[in-house]
Amino acid sequence: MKPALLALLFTGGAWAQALPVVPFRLDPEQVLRSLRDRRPVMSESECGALALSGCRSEEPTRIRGISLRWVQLDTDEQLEAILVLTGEAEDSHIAYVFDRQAQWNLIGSFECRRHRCELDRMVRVQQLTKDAPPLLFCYRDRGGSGTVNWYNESFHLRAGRLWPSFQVITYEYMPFRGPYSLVRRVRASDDRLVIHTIREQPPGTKPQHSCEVLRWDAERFTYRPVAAEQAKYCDSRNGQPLADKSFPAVLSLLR
Ligand SMILES: [Ca+2]
Repeated sequence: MKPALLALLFTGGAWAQALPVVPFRLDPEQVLRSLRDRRPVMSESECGALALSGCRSEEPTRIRGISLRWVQLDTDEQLEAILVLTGEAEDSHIAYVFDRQAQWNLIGSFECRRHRCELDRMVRVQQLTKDAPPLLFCYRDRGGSGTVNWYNESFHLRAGRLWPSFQVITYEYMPFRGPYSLVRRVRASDDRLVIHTIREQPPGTKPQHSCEVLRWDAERFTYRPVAAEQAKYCDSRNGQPLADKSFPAVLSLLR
């Protein structure tokens, strides 16, 4: 069975661009209160950075479901904050990530259409293997009108910035007579990722399986293929992962 070497899109390395950083005068708790209660008042530049129509509006109903959670993306004592909310005008769930350096910074914004994902699952922090740092994962739908194309995109925090690590397409489907449909499951052992791709071509026919093994590359901050270990984690007869060598890593929107 031929390995599906395009399962991951590697975005780490020297060519990767960090997400923009915007300094904030308010800390994440104050940002939450400002959005919910209009006090303290956020500056125009801070509102502009959030790109949220309800930011300085007098109509509080424009923002729903706002909450803050504290996460650990790097090794220092200061936790990072993720503020999630639903923007009514944007018709989207939005997550803002804050990191403290000399002051608080907004280091990333992630948006997901409301009908495409759930507020509490759109971003999360997960350490997939023991040798990798905790990564920030977000879902993105890159599909157009004729396709559904779900990505899981990951970032790592380094020097106060979020850097792209890797992307994996977890679901791909064309509703109108597309040539194939694809589901990809991410599995992990202690120190390896195993990517299981299930492809039906055309949709509804017998699924074809393929399996790919990866390990964390600490220099490039991403996972890289380890073709030599294919036989250790994957069944060469049917292209499926060996069930006792890796376990599902909670990564897909599809259960
Ligand atoms: Ca920190």
